[in-house]
Amino acid sequence: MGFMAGKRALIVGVASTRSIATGIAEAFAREGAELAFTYQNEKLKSRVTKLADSLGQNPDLCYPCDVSSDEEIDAVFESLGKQWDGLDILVHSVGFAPREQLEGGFTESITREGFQISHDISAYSLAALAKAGLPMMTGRNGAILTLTYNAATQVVPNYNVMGLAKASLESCVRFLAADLGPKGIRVNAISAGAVKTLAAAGISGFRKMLGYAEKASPLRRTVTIEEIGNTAAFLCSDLASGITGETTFVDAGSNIMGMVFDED
Ligand code: NAD
Ligand code: 0WE
Repeated sequence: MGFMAGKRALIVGVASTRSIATGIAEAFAREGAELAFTYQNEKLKSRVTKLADSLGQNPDLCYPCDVSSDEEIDAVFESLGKQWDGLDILVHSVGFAPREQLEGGFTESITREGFQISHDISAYSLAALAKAGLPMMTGRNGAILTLTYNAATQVVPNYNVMGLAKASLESCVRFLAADLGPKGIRVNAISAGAVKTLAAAGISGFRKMLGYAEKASPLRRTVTIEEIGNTAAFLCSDLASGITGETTFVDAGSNIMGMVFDED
C-alpha cells in the first residue's frame, strides 16, 4: 500500500505532460492518493482529463479554474464538495507574469500592471485557494503545497518581477502555516531548480540556464519532475507530519553555492 493511501488531493497547475504538477500527480497516484484536478481554460481541459484517466483517476473530477477569478475558485470547491466529503491535500503549481516582464533589466521592465498581475496569479492565488478550500480541509491532517524558485531570495537575471511574486508566495506559506496549523493543516513550498516546462519555453537564455545548472550544481545535473513529485508526495503525506511553513529545495543542491569555478 502506498504512503498516500486514503488521501484525497486537488492539483492545480497541470498544463502538459512536462508540467511540475504532472510529476506531482504521478507520484501521488503511485502512492495511492485519489486525485482531482483543475485546468486554466478550455484549451487545456482535454490534456488534464487525459492525465486523470491515464493515472486511473475519475476524469469527471476535473474543473475549470482561472485563479484570477474568485467565482471560478469558489465553483471548484462547490463542485468538489458534492463528490468528496473532505479534502486532504491542495497543490498549487501556478505562476504567471506577462511575458515582457521577464526580459530586460528589472527597473526598465517592471510596470504597475505587471506587478499586479504577477502577484495576483502567482502569490495571492495560493491564499485564495487556501481560503476557499479551508472548509473542506479542516480537521483531517491536511497539507497545502506550492512551487517556488530561488529567485525569491537571490537575483536571477530576467526573472524580474516574478522574483518579487515568489518572495510574496514564500511569505504567504509562512503566514498560512501559522494560521492553519491549529486547524491541522500544514503548508509548505518546494523550491525547484530549473526544469524545461511550458512556463520555461521561450524564455530567452533558458537553455543556457539549464546548462549552467549542469555545471554549477553539486549533483552536476538538473532535476526532473519525478524528483519534484516524490518530494511533494513526502511533504503532503503523514510522513512529513512535523514539517510546516518550510521551503524545501529540490534543485540538485544549486542554492548552496556561493561561487562556482569553471571545471575544465
Ligand atoms: P507549467 O506551464 O507546466 O505550469 C504552470 C501552470 O500555471 C499551468 O498549468 C498554467 O495553466 C497555470 N496558470 C497560469 N496562469 C493561470 C491562471 N490565471 N489560472 C490558473 N492557472 C494558471 O510550468 P511549471 O514549470 O510546471 O510551473 C509550475 C510552478 O512551478 C510555477 O509556480 C512555477 O513558477 C514553478 N517553478 C517552475 C520552475 C521551472 O523551471 N519550470 C522552477 C521552479 C518553480
Ligand atoms: O517560475 C518560472 C516560470 C515563470 C513564468 C514563465 C512565463 C513564460 C510565459 C511566469 N510567467 C510567464 N509568462 C509567460 O508569458 N520558472 C522558475 C522558470 C523560469 O522562468 C524564468 C527563469 C526561470 C528559471 C524567466 C527568466 C529567467 C529565469
